[in-house]
Amino acid sequence: MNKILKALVTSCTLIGLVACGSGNTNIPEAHYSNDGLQLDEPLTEYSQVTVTSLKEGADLPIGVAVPAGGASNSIFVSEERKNIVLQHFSQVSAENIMKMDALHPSQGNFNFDAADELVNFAANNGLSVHGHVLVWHSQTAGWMESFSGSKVEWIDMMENHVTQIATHFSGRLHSWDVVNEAFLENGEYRDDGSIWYQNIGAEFIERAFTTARSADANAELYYNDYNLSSSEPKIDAVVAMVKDFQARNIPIDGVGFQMHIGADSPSADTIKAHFQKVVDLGIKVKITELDIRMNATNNDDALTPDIAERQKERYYEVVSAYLETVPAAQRGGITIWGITDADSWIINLYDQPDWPLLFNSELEAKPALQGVADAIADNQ
Ligand code: 9MR
Repeated sequence: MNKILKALVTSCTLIGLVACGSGNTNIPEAHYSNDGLQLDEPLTEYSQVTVTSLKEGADLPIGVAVPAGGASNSIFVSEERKNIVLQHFSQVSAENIMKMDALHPSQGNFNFDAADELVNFAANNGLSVHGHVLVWHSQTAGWMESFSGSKVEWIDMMENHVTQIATHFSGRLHSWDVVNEAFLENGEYRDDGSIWYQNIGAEFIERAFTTARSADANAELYYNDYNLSSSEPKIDAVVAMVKDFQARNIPIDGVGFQMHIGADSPSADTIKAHFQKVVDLGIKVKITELDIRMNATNNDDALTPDIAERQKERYYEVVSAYLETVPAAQRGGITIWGITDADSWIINLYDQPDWPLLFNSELEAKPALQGVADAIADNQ
């Protein structure tokens, strides 16, 4: 049985192929808004995981979001996390360190050290990098929030941000999330809370794409959002935007479906139908931030073998839906949003136990990992 423990567990049994460190001193307390650490007991009663490498034999990028920079669970601090990345993934996204506030902390001053460390690590180890993110209403820099100027000055400020950053990484990134989360569930533009929409209007989106392409001719450019696999008005708004871009030669190469989803919803049929809408546009479809919550109702306090099995099936279903619907040439890849359950933003947000990722807090491979690997093997 798994539990919420306040003390660090100091031993673990190995199952799957990932060594688990004794003590797990790298598990970040900061990721828990409750007063304890969620630690899982060894997966001894669970179905076997025989995956040697998720990326092996996959003909599409298999990515993971990684903590880096000053994070206590950074892959540059936690050797175990770094090894998981190297063993199983072919692409990385920075979970936080390439956001606006991190790269551009004060106007005109850029801080590329942490991101360069990650991009160099990726290059040295044969991993590609998906940049996240050039323009978003969240995790903006404080100076941007208090910026005051005319519309023209706002455009200038945003375009300069995009130009500086995309130029700095030009030639080193596979792709960028250029704009993140510009639409609401009802398909309208996000107004409240978006300094970009409020000060520039909807044209901030196309301006960000055009500017990014001028600065980096080769990186694939994505529009990225959540609930695109569940909300019809939202995916339809994105599709309309892409059609409009295509008609006016505004560059866009793909749509990123974040896919922070639950165990039961959306259905595989809905997911496929929504992927298909983007496939029909002739551009790429990327799952950019996949994680699967198993405890939305908070009825469970442990990842039981039964829940782990359901999660394995759900990962299998989602990855299969992607591979069945998106032709090989339009696959931007699949990225898992975090390495271990202990790292997941879900835990912090909901303040209740959950196990959304492919490795548990003991850094053991979960049946979910097998589900992804099986789906790739069966559907590619
Ligand atoms: O996983 C990220 C978490 O560590 C940050 O605290 C959070 C801040 O907004 O952002 C999380 O990542 C988000 C991503 O950048 C955009 N899509 C939603 C992700 C989960 O919130």
